[in-house]
Amino acid sequence: MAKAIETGIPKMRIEEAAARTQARIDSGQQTIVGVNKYRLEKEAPIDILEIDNTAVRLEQIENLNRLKEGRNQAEVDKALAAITECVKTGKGNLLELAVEAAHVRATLGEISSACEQIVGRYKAIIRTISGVYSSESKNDSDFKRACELAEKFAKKEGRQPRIMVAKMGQDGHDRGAKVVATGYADCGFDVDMGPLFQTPAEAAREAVENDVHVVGVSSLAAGHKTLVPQIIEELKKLGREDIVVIAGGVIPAQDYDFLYKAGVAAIFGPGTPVAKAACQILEILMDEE
Ligand code: B12
Repeated sequence: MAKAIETGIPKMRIEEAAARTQARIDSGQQTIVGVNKYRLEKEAPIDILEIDNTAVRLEQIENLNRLKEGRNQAEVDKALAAITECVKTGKGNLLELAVEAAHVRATLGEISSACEQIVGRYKAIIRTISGVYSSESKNDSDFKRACELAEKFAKKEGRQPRIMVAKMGQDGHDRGAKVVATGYADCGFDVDMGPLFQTPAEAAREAVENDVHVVGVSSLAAGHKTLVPQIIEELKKLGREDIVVIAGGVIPAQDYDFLYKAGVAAIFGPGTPVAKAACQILEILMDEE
């Protein structure tokens, strides 16, 4: 199993199952009551707690500064050096040393940096699968239409529509991003899947370097009101405001207006059939031309 994890097999199997399930839901072969069958005509609004991300961040920085002022730095340095030495030599109990470092108030970031000096930072290899969404959607009319529209776009533009699916901030929910990435690829898009935890500047740079037509931000951890306007701004700074920005994920309906005003062209929440969204994106792209 450890070897399988290193090669990314379990994650790929999970993603394959997720894409297949999404295709089965989208094409109506699998029922989710309230999502693709027996939908309410009008959904009751949900009371949502809104968190001020900027205030939380500033408060956290203040806490960290206070913690650092009140600790014995020599003790912290010694504990962190012991961790680095343990990683280097493979001798000693790393967990025990990490607990000791935490006792003298080393932060989690400092503890992991002490390891990182020797082993570097883990970088996930992104593998996207193909053919799974299309194999379940062959008879779905939206899927057929999306393929036709992608073809039409390619004929007009001389290349396939290109989308970058971006995950920014601390949001680790990549399932939906991977599902839509593989679905759009099967519809005829060239798809770039950005890595997890990008900054808006990094995502914008990658989008420009890859000369995409559209950036699709996938947001499930409530960062949308901060990160989406920032990536739009970053694209502007790079002189590429022509790149269309769309958003998807768990975004409360009451935030849609805010995002539209910030310049987002479309928003796709949970339950959106992938092929239907692909059609809408292609229509937006062709309108822009
Ligand atoms: C699975 C899941 C997880 C998994 C994620 C695994 C993974 N690798 O993705 C795990 C267990 C790791 C996890 C962790 C956490 N989670 Co979680 N998670 C979920 C859950 C149950 C389902 C998300 C999912 O995969 N859905 C299936 C995919 C296919 O659907 P989807 O992403 O919505 O995508 C569809 C659309 O949204 C849209 N879409 C999505 N992205 C894009 C992009 C583009 C370009 C387009 C066009 C469309 C599009 O199209 C897709 C197809 O229809 C949701 C609840 C829910 N039902 O949504 C909570 C949820 C997202 N999680 C939540 C929370 C709070 C957390 C944690 C913070 C919990 C904690 N305290 O630790 C952590 C955060 C970790 C982190 N660093 O981000 C909250 C977020 C609340 C918020 N936004 O304010 C939710 C909403 C649960 C809740 N009701 O409270 N989670």
